[in-house]
Amino acid sequence: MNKDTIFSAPIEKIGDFTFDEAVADVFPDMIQRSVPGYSNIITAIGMLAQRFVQPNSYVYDLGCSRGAATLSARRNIKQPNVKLIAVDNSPAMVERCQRHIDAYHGESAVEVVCDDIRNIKIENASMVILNFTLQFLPPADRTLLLQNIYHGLNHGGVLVLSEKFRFDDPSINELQIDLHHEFKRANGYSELEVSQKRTALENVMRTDSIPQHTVRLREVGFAHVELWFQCFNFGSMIAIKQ
Ligand code: GEK
Repeated sequence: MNKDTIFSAPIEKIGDFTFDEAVADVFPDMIQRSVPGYSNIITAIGMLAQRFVQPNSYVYDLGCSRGAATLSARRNIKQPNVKLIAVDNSPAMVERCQRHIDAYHGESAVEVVCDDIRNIKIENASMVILNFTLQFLPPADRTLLLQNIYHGLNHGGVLVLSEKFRFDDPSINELQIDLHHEFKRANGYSELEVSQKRTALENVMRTDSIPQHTVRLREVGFAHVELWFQCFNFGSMIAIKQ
């Protein structure tokens, strides 16, 4: 696995973070060392797929990066005639995702699509995965995407929404951010890497609070909404359509 050293040397003018070739190359190492609980969430996506995926339906992985969630879901789907649709708008990610998918055999078909997730029509879905992707959409576009997902889900279908959160209580917010940075330092990132990455993400990732997510998911129609995992300021929610 290629090691993430993107922010290890001092950068004079830090631009906005993008999912380019350099990031796609080191992505598995980057996300594993940066997102607390990432591998647990990937495993749980497989467990949820086993439970929720219906025969003759679609599974969408929106913002699939190199396809870790798609593969975890596919490994655990026991139902016939299921197709997974993995979408990302970074050509560098999509290319690696396709290679990654091709390297494994699986019963269910997978289509890898290079497009903006806002252009994708969701239909006949039994599971939709947004694993750390919604946070990169402009806040004004988030409700519309969730409405499209809700309408495209079948009854009993599930949305898995993993995100980085912010907290309304400033003391808790600071504490969670600090614990996250400590987690990154424990995983070998230097102080410089942590702070340069933080600057690069400032304009790109706008986080919502857990109550904001809950209210919005209920407003778009989800009957059952719950946080099922949290570690510091990262976590994952499920929303089930009645
Ligand atoms: C995983 N889910 O490993 N349309 C399509 N893709 C987008 C858009 C958009 N509008 N905005 C961002 N992306 C993955 C990890 S990473 C999370 C997801 C992270 C894509 C972007 O190109 C990137 O690949 C992904 O969303 C976010 O389970 O890096 O923190």
